[in-house]
Amino acid sequence: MLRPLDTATRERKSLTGLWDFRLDGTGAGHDARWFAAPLETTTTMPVPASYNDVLPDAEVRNHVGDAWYQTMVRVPRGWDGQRVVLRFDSATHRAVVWVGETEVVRHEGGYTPFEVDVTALVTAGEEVRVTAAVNNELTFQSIPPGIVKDTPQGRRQQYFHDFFNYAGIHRSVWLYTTPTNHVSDVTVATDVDHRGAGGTGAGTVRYSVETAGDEGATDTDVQVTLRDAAGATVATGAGAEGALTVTDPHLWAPGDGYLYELDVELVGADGQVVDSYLQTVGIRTVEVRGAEFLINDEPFYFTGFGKHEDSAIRGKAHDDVLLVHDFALLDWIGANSFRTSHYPYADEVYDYADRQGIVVIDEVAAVGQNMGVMSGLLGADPVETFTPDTVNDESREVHAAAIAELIARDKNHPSVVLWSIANEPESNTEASRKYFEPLFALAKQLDTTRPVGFVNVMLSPFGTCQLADLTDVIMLNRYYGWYVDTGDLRTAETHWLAELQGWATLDKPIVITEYGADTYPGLHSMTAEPWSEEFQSAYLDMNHRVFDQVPQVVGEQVWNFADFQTSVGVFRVDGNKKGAFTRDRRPKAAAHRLRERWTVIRGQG
Ligand code: BDP
Repeated sequence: MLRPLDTATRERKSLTGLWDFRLDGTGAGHDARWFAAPLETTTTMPVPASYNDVLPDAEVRNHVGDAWYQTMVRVPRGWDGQRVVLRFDSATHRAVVWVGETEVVRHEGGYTPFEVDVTALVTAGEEVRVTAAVNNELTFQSIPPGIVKDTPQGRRQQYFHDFFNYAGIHRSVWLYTTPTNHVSDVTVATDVDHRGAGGTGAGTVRYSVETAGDEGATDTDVQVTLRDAAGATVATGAGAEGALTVTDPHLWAPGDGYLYELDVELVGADGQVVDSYLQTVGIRTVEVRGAEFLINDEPFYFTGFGKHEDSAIRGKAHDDVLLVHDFALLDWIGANSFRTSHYPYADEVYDYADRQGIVVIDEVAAVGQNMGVMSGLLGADPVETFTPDTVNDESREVHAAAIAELIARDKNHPSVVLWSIANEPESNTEASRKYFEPLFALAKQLDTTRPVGFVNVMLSPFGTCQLADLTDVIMLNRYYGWYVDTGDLRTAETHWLAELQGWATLDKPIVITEYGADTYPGLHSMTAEPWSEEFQSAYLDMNHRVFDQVPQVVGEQVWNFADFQTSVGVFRVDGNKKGAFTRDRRPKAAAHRLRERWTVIRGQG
């Protein structure tokens, strides 16, 4: 599925803004056909936004069920004769959409886009009603999982991940056109002959174009033109598939987000351009070789964070202000990468990462498939993770679809160098291996150009993990000195080093994808006690001493970039406080400490 773009043959109209809004905890709106008439409400809701924190109302914040959104949109008069598509960049966690009274699309999964051809339902120049029922209920068959309980006080939702279950329309909504005969997908993959002169020989851009449209429309042809950042043509090709050679390419590299542009044209028999689509291309290679993670044949060391899409009031809404600010902070602190913990982020984030030369570990929304952690930490009822009644075959199908949608959406981003197909699942049992083996195979089959991994939890330490041979990169979340050996950094250091030396024997690259300590900003301590800013810095120093002793460690991503909202709990003070920055992006002392270390690492190149 291609992003909507304005090109010579395509036009888009953003449907962001204020929509009518009504909560529906019982599902009554479907039976009462709320889509068939103006929504009976006086409440408006901004799109994009999580609805939870926009209104000062606990019922809205903790709502369980459907949230109805409705807007009227006028289809531009000039769109007559065009194919018209309605697209949601995301709706969390699932949605049903109507145009007028016709149901047009249903989508499961809160963090990937969906779209539908609505040409037959709209008329150029006229208004049409768009309604979406967005549901936030989690089950063992959703990604991520959760449980809804009916209690005498109402419906309550419990979930197994440590971030607030923000819901709503979090990203842009578009009405856009394509010609009837159109480019429907573009895939690019790049290669570089690293043995060339000066270490960089020719680059290859392999491309494949899918088209769709009128049956029998065979009088069209695909032509592609690759231009450099200055707009000069560097290669051309014809046909739906091919390989373009770029002599002396300017490589995409960490810190150097150099992009080419592939102009994909569908040309009619008369030579007229029928459709035109523009795809950015970063020429680079990614490879795991032994315990090295190579980008452009050079060892890469990840510095940065696990992040969240999270901010006050907006919740998980995409916001360009925050995007640019967060990336500026990454640059300030010397970070070269982040993980999209714990779900696919907005498309704009990857576009910007491509341009900024920031490296991304791209994660699917499979977080919390671990009842061991959950019963311990979050007080969930003890149940087993993988059973016919909990995470089961149906869950795996939903999980597989989520992996497929993620890869389909993000396959062309040079910034994405590694897929993460789960965060901290149970991984020390036979059942977990049975569940995950086909998912690793699927991801590897869908993308043969990038490594695939998952993030290992502390409950599955070295020697017990049943997925270690399936993952291309060992990704570890570890909290020595925080959740274990709390406050005793000397003991923590010994335990951590011992475990890490075990993992190092596997001869695979190791990225520490989480290490962190909750820190209340402004709390100080002469003896560096937990929760103080001094402790957070000392904790990070201890971790870095450990990493620096293990050459197989090829990356460190602190948990978390910024403080973020969670569900309420006795060990959460207005959310998780492990940020290097506060929720409003002010630096804690640790941010300066990280900056000292990471700017040196960046300088070493
Ligand atoms: C890890 C999770 C992350 C949590 C973190 C924590 O991956 O989502 O926020 O622990 O407890 O288990 O801070």
